[in-house]
Order: sequence, then structure tokens, then C-alpha cells
Amino acid sequence: MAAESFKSYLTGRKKTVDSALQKFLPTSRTRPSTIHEAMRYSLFAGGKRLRPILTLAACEACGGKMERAMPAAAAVECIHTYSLIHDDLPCMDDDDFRRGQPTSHTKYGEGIAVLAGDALLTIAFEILAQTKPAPKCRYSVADFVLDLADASGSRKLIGGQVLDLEGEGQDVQLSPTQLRYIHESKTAALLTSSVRLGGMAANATPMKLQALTDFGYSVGLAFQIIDDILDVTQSSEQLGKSAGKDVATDKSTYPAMFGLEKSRKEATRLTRKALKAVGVFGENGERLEQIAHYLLDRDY
Ligand code: GRG
Repeated sequence: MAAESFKSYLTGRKKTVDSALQKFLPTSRTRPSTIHEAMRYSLFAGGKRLRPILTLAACEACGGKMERAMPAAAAVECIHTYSLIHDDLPCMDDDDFRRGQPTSHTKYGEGIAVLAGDALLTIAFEILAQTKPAPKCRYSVADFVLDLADASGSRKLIGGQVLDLEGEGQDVQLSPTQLRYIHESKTAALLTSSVRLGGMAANATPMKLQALTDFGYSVGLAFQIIDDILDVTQSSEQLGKSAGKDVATDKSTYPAMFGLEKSRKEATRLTRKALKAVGVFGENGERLEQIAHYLLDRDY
């Protein structure tokens, strides 16, 4: 492993992902320009690029060249950004501020924001379909498309959002099992697919793909718990989005259910589980391990 510090590794990967996204996305002058501007506005608003970085790291952990995983990395970021645009809409979480900027509907109006989300969802699969698996790869392009469609569909990402929406404004608090189910669907599924697609691009053996699946699931749950903790402990400026919203809207979260200390302990336990899962990669899994630590310790 190169002596490159983890921080510069993240910065470098973010730049690599950004330039891939620049190439995959139509220019903002492409007609009709409003929609392409709006897609680019949210996509390049300053996201951390955690999911695509995980895709590239998973590919490398399995001995693949990260270029093979680039369409998948760009595709997961497009799905993620679409979900944020739609989540911020007045009919959902109703937020004015995301990634430190006015949200899509605040800048372009609701109609264009809905369409920008739709267009990012659609282009994600257009980009993913450009994956070129290595000769004799055990995974076909259809396998890549299926994996991401499953994670983003009505049984996972969208399903989690439905339960979240239905739980709002109810006097009855969710049970811990229901809360976990929402986190699995809304957050962990896309993170899991992000690492799986990286492994598939490297023709991972079924055993290695399972290790990545276990890693993605545990890291995904830990990520959401930390996100809920940060909502309580950090400022809006720090997060680049409205902080304190979960308490204000009486949302069921880990900190609300178990308190900050227990929530932090659970995130730490899940991170340990994730680290154990990628033990099979030996030295090649070092970046995944560093990312898992970083996700646990992050402050925004
Ligand atoms: C609207 C279909 C639909 C789904 C919405 C993803 C989601 C479901 C809602 C967004 C809000 C939320 C709590 C999502 C859970 C995942 C999460 C914590 C997202 C934030 O991810 P970061 O921190 O964001 O990676 P950046 O901006 O850095 O990319």
C-alpha cells in the first residue's frame, strides 16, 4: 500500500469520480439546458462521493483496475443524488439546504427538481450499462443493472422512504425492528450495492462478493446511525444541511430511541463487524478498512 495519506487518497478519488461524472453527464448546454443544468447543479454541489469511492475501493480490494468500476461508481452517485433531490422536496422532507447550497426545488422550482431527480435516476442506468466486464468475467452487464435496480427499487431505497414517510406525524414511535428495517432499505442497500458493483467489476469470487455484501450492510447501518447522531450534535453550517430536524419533527432515530451513547456504541459494533468481513482481503482491503473507520469518526 502506498504511503499516501488517507486524506489525500480521499481527495484524489473524489477528483477521479468528479471527472468521470463530468464525462458521463450531458453538458449544461445540451438542450433542454434547464434540466441538464439542474442535474449538474445537484451532482456537483459538493457531495463527499462516499459511495463511488467505496465502489472503486471494493474493485481494487478484489484485485481489479478501478477504471473497470468507473461506470458503476458514477451510476451509484447519480442514484444517491436523485434520492437527495426528491427527499428534499416539499412533499417529502421539505428542506431548503443541501450540500451547503439551496436545494434543487428552491433554485429551479418543484417541477424541474422532480425531473432532475428522474433524469439522474434514468441516466444512472444508461451509464451503468456502459460497464465493460473483463473477458470471461462471471458477471454480465445485466447482473450489474439488476443489482443497482434492486437496491434502488420499491423493496429497498424507495420502500424505506415509504415507511419513513408513513411513520411521520404518527404518535406511535416505531419499534427498533421497524427502525432497523428503514435504515437497511433507505441507506444500507445502496451502500451495499456500491461495494458489490465494485467487486463485480473485478470479477470477485462468490465468497469475496459475500464479504463485500456483509461489509456494505454493516457499514451502511453504522453510517445511518452516525448520520442521526450528527443531526443532533452538529450545526447546519457543519453539515451543509438543516441540522436538528429529526428532533424538531419527532422522527424515530437511533439517538431518539436509545440515546447518543448507546447509538455510538452500536455504530462502533457494526463497524467492527464490517472490518471483520473484509479481513478476507488481507492487505488489499486496507482502503475499505480505512473508509469504515472514517465513516464512523466523521463529523459531517
Ligand atoms: C426519495 C426515493 C427517495 C429516497 C430518499 C436517501 C433518502 C431516501 C433520503 C435522503 C436523506 C437520508 C437520511 C438518507 C439516508 C442516507 C444518507 C445519510 C444520505 C446522506 O449521504 P452523504 O452524507 O451525503 O453521503 P453527500 O451529500 O456527502 O453525498
